[in-house]
Amino acid sequence: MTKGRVIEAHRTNFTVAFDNRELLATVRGNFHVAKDFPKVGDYVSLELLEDDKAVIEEVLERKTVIKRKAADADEEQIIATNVDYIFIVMGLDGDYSLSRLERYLLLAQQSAIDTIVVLNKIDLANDLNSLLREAAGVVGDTPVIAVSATTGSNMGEFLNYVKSGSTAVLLGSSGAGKSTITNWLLEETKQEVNETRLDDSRGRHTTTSRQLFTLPNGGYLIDTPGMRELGVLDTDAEDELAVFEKIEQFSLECKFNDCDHEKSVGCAVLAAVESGAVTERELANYHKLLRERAFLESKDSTAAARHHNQNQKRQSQKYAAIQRQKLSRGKY
Ligand SMILES: Nc1nc2c(ncn2[C@@H]2O[C@H](COP(=O)(O)OP(=O)(O)O)[C@@H](O)[C@H]2O)c(=O)[nH]1
Ligand SMILES: [Mg+2]
Ligand SMILES: [Zn+2]
Repeated sequence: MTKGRVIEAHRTNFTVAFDNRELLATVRGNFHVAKDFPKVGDYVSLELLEDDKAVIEEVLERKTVIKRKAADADEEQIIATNVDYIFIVMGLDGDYSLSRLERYLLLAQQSAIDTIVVLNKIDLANDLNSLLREAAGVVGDTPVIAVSATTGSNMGEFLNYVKSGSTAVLLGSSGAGKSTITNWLLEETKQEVNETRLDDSRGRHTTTSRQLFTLPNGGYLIDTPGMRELGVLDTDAEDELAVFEKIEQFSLECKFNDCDHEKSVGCAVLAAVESGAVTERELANYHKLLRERAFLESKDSTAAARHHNQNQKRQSQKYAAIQRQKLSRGKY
């Protein structure tokens, strides 16, 4: 079998590493049928074509998968596969946020992959020790390394993890320094770096797609764009969902099936608020979410209706045009 590894994925076009070459690859029809395409990190079987081109026949069994649920649907999005280490990168500048760190840790935990927290830009930190103490409060047993990708300070720590044959991925928001770290590990400037750090976090995002690199020491590294612009880490929705599910769980015990969880007798949700298992705020959020859902659903149906009308209109315009053609032909 000819085995390669997906290093870049763009819808239906892929770059695959094979035999120290990079091949442009498409996929067999069965992928299109299943609407399930290879992901960055996948090992695949290949049919080699001329001119460094190939067709991906099959995705080989994935050792690990990093994924998250899309905010709206039950659809899951795969971030990378066959990863041995997750580095959660956070800059010790405006990027620093313990609650975001917690969310990334949750994502990593769900994938059951060894995780390392990277606090980058120590050259900018005024009081590194207190920042480290704060971080220690949320990371638990997860190792933390504090580095500076631009000065090179402590960067050798990465080499304890990125070894020949192992694959690491850099996660974290845009501007945290992932591409700068990638370049350091590559020992060359392959990834473009944000030159100016804009305060409004809407700065230029130079890394636009996930990409797997082979490091000089034989390890693999996947650089990713910040997840916000990828639309994958809508964590507020995730938090809300957890609360939602918790409350729905209690509601199974309500006396009446159509309980409004507001003032009904025998309401298990209100009892949970009484007992402290659910906070007032969580319940208020839950009601808000329900109202939003109802609103979105009604909007969806008007959008669908509009779409239907437009189709009808287009159909009748087409019909009228055909009629006109027929008429004009009829004249001759
Ligand atoms: N002062 C300082 N700046 C850094 C460090 N690492 C990265 N940067 C800067 O932070 C900005 C964003 O870096 P980049 O690697 O593009 O972040 P990415 O979006 O996570 O890939 C760039 O201007 C980098 O030069 C660091 O350790 N110290
Ligand atoms: Mg980048
Ligand atoms: Zn109830």
